[in-house]
Amino acid sequence: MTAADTAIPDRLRSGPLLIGGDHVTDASGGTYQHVYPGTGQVNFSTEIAGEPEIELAVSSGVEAQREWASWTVDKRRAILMDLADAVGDHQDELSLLNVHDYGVPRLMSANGVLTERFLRYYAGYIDKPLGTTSHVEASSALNITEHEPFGVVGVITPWNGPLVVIGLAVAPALAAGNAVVLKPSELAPLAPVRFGEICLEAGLPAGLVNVVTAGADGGQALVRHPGVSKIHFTGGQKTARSVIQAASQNLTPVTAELGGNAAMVVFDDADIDAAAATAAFQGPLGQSGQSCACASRILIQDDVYEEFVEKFLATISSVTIGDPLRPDVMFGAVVSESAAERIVGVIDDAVNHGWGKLLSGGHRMEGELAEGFFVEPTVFSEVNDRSPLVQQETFGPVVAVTRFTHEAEAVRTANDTVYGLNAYVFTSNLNRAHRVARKLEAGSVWVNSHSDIEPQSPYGGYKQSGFGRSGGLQGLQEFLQVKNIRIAAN
Ligand code: TXE
Repeated sequence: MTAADTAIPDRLRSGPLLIGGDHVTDASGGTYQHVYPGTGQVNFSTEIAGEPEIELAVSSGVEAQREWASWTVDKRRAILMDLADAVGDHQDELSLLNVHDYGVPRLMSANGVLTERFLRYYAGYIDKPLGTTSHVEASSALNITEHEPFGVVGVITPWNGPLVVIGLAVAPALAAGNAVVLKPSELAPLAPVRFGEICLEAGLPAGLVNVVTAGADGGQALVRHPGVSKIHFTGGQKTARSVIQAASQNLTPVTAELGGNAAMVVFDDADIDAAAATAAFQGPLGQSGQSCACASRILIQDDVYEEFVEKFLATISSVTIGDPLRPDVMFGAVVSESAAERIVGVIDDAVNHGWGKLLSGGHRMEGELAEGFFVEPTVFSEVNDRSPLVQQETFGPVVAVTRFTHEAEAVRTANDTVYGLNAYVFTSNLNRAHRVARKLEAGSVWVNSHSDIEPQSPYGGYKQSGFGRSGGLQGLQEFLQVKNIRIAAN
């Protein structure tokens, strides 16, 4: 692997915004010096959008949406299928940009495959019947339920896996007939900007997908803009409150995909090898635990506790740790210095307050990895279920293992947080799988499986993990308004 194989294309090194089909530089928000998590060194700078660029992006979207809505359904479906093909053709490039953006190991960086699948799935919806007719009191009237696009929608993506959220939100928004102003995090703009370019290359009207990299200020400007008729937000709870407050200014509807802090319940009749391996990669190893689907609370039934923990720790210690650009690395860095400090702070608090017993990890990595943002995969046992270690989403490679005796106790513990995005169950008993899955307060429950976001399946949170759904028909309806038309026939 040569340096050229892993280079950021010069065109993207300045990380420009993409508005109305043009790369915009000299943005009013200045520039942001992006740091590569693997080395702690600046690897590119990106423009930061301010209010003027948000205004330009929204007005450009209004024009493009009018054109998009005038195209025939066959043409719109064909173009979205072409976009899916184009994303598929650029998977390697998009994956590499993910690594540069947020330090995900190259082996785990191909989440653009989901973008392609969601585009293909929602392109197929464009000409499918959604409306209905119903008889009304005046029996001669024609009573129709119609679905119409919002116009311009704002999509705000997190830094961890923006291409996944582009699939979850941008694909249905376009299929529903909207224009999209996409605001990626300044911590992960490369793949989203490149996606915006690929939209133009695939033939979408200029301005239909505008990419305005920014932080909180740009995000607020987008949410508050009166020309934005719907917001799809993916991120943390704290930010969601700020987004919803800003959206209330114009009563703009919001779909919120928030944090997870998932529980995994492993029963004594489970396949322990499969459960331990899944827990390792769905827990501290996958994206260094920086995933909304991270299984951060693992509950193991008494009789298999020792066996599970032994296999779980063995899997964690078996993977290669290092520079995420290396093709053999399975565990990389966390996204930033501040994230690494926050995560180590959570660990130190847990140790100092006795919230759990440290089984493995617990420190920043030294030696050749000291310059990057590397935190050891960390496992606590004998945890205090009411402590911040368990109750809050650490969003890092830190998990808690806890033993339980009875099913009811496991369900109660699993449900005992404000989160409810997803949960995992390992058992070979079909009745128990049904029973427990129905009792877990989560939008997605995976039984004997890792997390698996599919275009066909609705994904979203219970409780404080958000509202609204991405995926499936519900995911399309998030971007449609419903109108009733009644035509009297006198
Ligand atoms: O979130 P942040 P991050 C969650 C994950 C974790 C969080 C991590 O569980 O909680 O996302 O991502 C912009 N007004 N999910 O750190 O800080 C910011 O620039 C408007 C769940 O990125 O909340 C970024 O673009 N915008 C998810 C975006 O909001 C603001 C899967 C998110 O930032 C803003 C992935 C403001 N005041 C991660 N402040 C799922 N449920 O599917 C920041 N932003």
